Amino acid sequence: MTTIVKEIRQQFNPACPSECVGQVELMSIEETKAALTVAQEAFEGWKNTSSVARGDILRMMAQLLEENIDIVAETASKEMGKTKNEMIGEVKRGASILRYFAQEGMRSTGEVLPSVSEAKLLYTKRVPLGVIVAITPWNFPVAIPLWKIAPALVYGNTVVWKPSIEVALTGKLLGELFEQAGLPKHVLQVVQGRGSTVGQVLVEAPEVKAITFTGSNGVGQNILNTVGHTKKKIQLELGGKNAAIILADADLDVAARLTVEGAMKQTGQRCTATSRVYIEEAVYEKALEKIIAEAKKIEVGVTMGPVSSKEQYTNILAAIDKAKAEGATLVVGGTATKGKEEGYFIDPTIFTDVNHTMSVACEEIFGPVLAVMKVKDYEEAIKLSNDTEFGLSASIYTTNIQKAFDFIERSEVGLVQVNDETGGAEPQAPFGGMKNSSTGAREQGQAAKEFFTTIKTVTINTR
Ligand code: UN1
Repeated sequence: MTTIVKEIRQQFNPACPSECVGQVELMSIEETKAALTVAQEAFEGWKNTSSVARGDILRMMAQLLEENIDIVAETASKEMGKTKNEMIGEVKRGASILRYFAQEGMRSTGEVLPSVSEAKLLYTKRVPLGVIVAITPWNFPVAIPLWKIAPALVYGNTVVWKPSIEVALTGKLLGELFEQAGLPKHVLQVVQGRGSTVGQVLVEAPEVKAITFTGSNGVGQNILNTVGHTKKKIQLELGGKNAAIILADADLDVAARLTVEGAMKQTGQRCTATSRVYIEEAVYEKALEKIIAEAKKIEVGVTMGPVSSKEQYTNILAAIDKAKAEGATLVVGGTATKGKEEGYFIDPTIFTDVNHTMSVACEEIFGPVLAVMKVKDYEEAIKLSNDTEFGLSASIYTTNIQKAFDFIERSEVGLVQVNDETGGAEPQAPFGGMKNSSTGAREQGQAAKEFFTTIKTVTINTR
């Protein structure tokens, strides 16, 4: 008799790493392959379930999520460090994503087209793809999985979902709630494991028709290298180095508040975070002073959580040290939070005298770090803000309508913000970036249909 030794992973609280939050069993390669097989088998039945009924299950899931908001928010907050308040906001967002896609079950899935022959009925019909693999990050442990899983399911696909191992307990919880919501067996399966083992098997599996991934550029590139040559659909949401521009005519209170919110919300661990700000020289000192004042209002451990893990902690502190070594001037923070060394807490950090070629101006840090740069005018700001490999989001703060519209036209990003922070997403609006930030169809809104379905064009000769 062979004994299978399971790998057990314990989760620790980044606010207090000696606190074990729970444990989860990781899946073996064989179990992962078996999950793919049963997902394939479940496809036929799910595809033939009416889309209205599929939507009803998503609506039930929204309700269950709200009923369990406290436990879900608490679990995720303890696993990855986001404050409980931030997590509650995210769970509510998750419910709203589910409700938006539940309604998709009642919306049109095709169109009737004119034909050259008046005897022909010509129409299109959106159909599901089959088994979808969703690989999701730790930074939005509820919203990102749901904005992939909900459209995949409502359009009739089955899903094998690998949450980041860092938020495995939250993943498990969501899987259980979907089951309670009445999702038939094997239509959604949560596979727990590492990207290098379980993730690799999922990406390579022949039964998988599409892969949707949010995470780092490195892993995204690896997925492309592995399956880019196949016929699998690939959707990658990767990094950002999002800029904000503050013009001399802006409401500086609003600009400073939203720039700091953009940079520090969720401890800067959002691909949409503001990480560079260009301020027009005429208001530079004034705007900087307000930005510093806003950053100082943040209470680490109360309004801002720790970073998610030891690895994040080490990497972010190293990026801060690099910025110092490269000659940027530290004006706020710049170290681990004094008196809170038991957890992975880092002070909100702001650098000035940043040169466009410094690492703090071009590399994604994914932490509470903001680089401030002085520019001569709007022209210089737009040029520098576009001069990056990334293209996710960008903000402009101005009261000048021509400049706002010019920015909308010339900013090389997928998400353009005027007098608003760089982050944020609503389920009815497409989400995604340009350049190295994204590949494949946009997420959410009607754009999600593009990725999670394919089209049948039907011709009926009626005579
Ligand atoms: C947001 O800004 O609220 O991983 C959403 C990320 C993005 C989602 C950002 N894919 O940070």
